[in-house]
Amino acid sequence: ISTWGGNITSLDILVKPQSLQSVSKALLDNNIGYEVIIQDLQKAIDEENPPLNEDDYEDRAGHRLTWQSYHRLADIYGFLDYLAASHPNLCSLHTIGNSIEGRPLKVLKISNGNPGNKAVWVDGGIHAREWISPATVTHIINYLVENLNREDGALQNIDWHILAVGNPDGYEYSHTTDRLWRKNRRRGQCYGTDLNRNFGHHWGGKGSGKHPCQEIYGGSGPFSEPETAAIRNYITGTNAGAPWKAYISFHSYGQYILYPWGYDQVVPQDHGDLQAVANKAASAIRAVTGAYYRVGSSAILLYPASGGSDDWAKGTVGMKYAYTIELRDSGRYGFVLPASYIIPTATEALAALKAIASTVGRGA
Ligand code: 0X9
Ligand code: ZN
Repeated sequence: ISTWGGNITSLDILVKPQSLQSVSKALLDNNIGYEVIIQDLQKAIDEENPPLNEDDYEDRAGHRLTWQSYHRLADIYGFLDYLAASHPNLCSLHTIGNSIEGRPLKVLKISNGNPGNKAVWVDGGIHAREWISPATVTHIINYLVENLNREDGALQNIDWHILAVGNPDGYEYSHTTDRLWRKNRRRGQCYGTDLNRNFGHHWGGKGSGKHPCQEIYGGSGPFSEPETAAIRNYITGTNAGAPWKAYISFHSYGQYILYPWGYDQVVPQDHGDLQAVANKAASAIRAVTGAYYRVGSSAILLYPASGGSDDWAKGTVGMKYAYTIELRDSGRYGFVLPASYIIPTATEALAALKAIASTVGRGA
C-alpha cells in the first residue's frame, strides 16, 4: 500500500491487487467507508500521455514544448533556453546549481528591470510524479514572456524568478522507470529524499520521516540535498536585488491553496492577510474555469508536514505571502491526470498567481 493524497477527513491509497481483499475487509471491519476510484492504474498511466505527432510541432520554431502532453526534461530545458535567447531584454536564465545526478537547475528570471520591483519566486516539479506542476509552470512562463508588456502595472512591477523543475532527476525517473516516484534520486539503502521535507524551518519535525525508505524522508539534515541547497543559496544570496515578497510552490493534487504553517497546527500572526489573498486567488480560479480550490493552512487543512519550502520561505526568509498550491484534480485521476487537463489547470493557476501577484505588485 502507498499513500497518495488526503486530508483530515479522507485518504487516497494505492493497493496492490493481491492485497485488495484483505484491505477492503479491514476497512469494512472497522466501519471505514471506501470507494474504488481507479480500478486499473497501469491502464490509466497508459492513457495519460498519448504521444504527439510530428505535425503537432510544425508551427513552432525554436523549441519542442507543447501543453498537449507531458514532456521530458530536454524539451522543457530547450524551451527555457529558447526564451532566454529570443527575449534577451526580458529574460535571463540562471543555472542555480545541479541536482544530485548532475542535471542543471534552471531559474528563468523575467523582469522589465524597473528599480522599484518586488521579487516573486515560483517553483514546480519539487515532487517528481506531480507532472501537472512543471506543465503548469512552463505555461505560466510562456504567458508572462508573451504578455507582460500588456499587463497592468502590478504584474509588471515584479521580478519573476521561476524554477519549472525543482527535481529534474526524479522527474526523468518518473518518465523512464517509475511513474509514481516522488523524491529526488539520492543513492542509498533506499533511494531518495523528499525535497519538501528537506528545507530548514522546523526540519525533522511532525510529518517527516527519519528513515531513507520512507516516501517522506527528510534527508540527513536541513538542506542536505543539492536541489534545496541551490534554492536556498539563490534566494538568500540575491540581496542586491528586489525584496522577496512571495513564494509560490506548485504541487499536485487535491485543489488547495495552502499557507503556513505546515510543521504544526498553528498559524502565523498575519494569517488573516494570507487567507484573504488566497481567497482572492480561489475566486479568480472559479471565475476562469469553475474549479473549486479550498483555502487554509497546511497542517490544519491537510496534515502536519515539516521541512516544506513554504514554511522556510516565510519563517526563515520572511517572505510574507508563501503558498503551496495543490493543482488538479481532487482525486479522480490523482497524479495520473490526463494531458488534456494541462491547459485548464494552467489557466486557473495563472489566474491564481495573478491575484497573488497583484497584491504584491501594489506593494501590500
Ligand atoms: O506533503 C507535501 O509535501 C505537500 N503535498 S503533496 O501531495 N504535493 O506532497 C503539501 C505541503 C504543504 N506545505 C507544508 N507542509 N509545509
Ligand atoms: Zn507535492
